[in-house]
Amino acid sequence: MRSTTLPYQAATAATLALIGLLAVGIYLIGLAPQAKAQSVKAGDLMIEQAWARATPPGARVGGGYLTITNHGAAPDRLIGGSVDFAERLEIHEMAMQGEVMKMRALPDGLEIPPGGAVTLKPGGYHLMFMGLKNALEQGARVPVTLAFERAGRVTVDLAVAGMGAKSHDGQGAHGGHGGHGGHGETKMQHNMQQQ
Ligand SMILES: [Cu+2]
Repeated sequence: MRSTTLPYQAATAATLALIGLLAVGIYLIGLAPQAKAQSVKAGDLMIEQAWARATPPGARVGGGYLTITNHGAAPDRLIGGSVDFAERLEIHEMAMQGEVMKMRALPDGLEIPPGGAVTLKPGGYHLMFMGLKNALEQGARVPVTLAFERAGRVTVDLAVAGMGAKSHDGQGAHGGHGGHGGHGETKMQHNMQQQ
């Protein structure tokens, strides 16, 4: 009899819909920011612990960090790369010049010796994103394409850690309390209305 089966079918449909919603909910929770570092292989190179620091709104530059290991027999060289969230990517070095910590671009890139590893980290070598188009938000993953002389181009996701983070797992000397605030780059930005 149809009249008795219909309510049953309706209830079943409702249950299935509810299960579907729950499944989507659980899936979305699974997608919540985990900022887990990824390992990527490119030829003889292994790129690990790739991360970036979150940037305050209006910041013009951001920094990226990672470890590159060369398992091959020949030296390779990180010569550049690109990102879609900034005008350009540069390879920088932080070093003491006398009493002053200075940052400079490395126009010839960075050699990765055979059997060796180079770590880009705060206070040392780093990727610098010049002309940020949008802020890097903690918990996000942002793709960066790196260019190597031998291994070619490879894309790796950077896990965005807090502004004061000193490493990919977000541990900072100041407990992640905003670090040094992006070198005073924070500015009010006027929303450009349609003209
Ligand atoms: Cu720099």
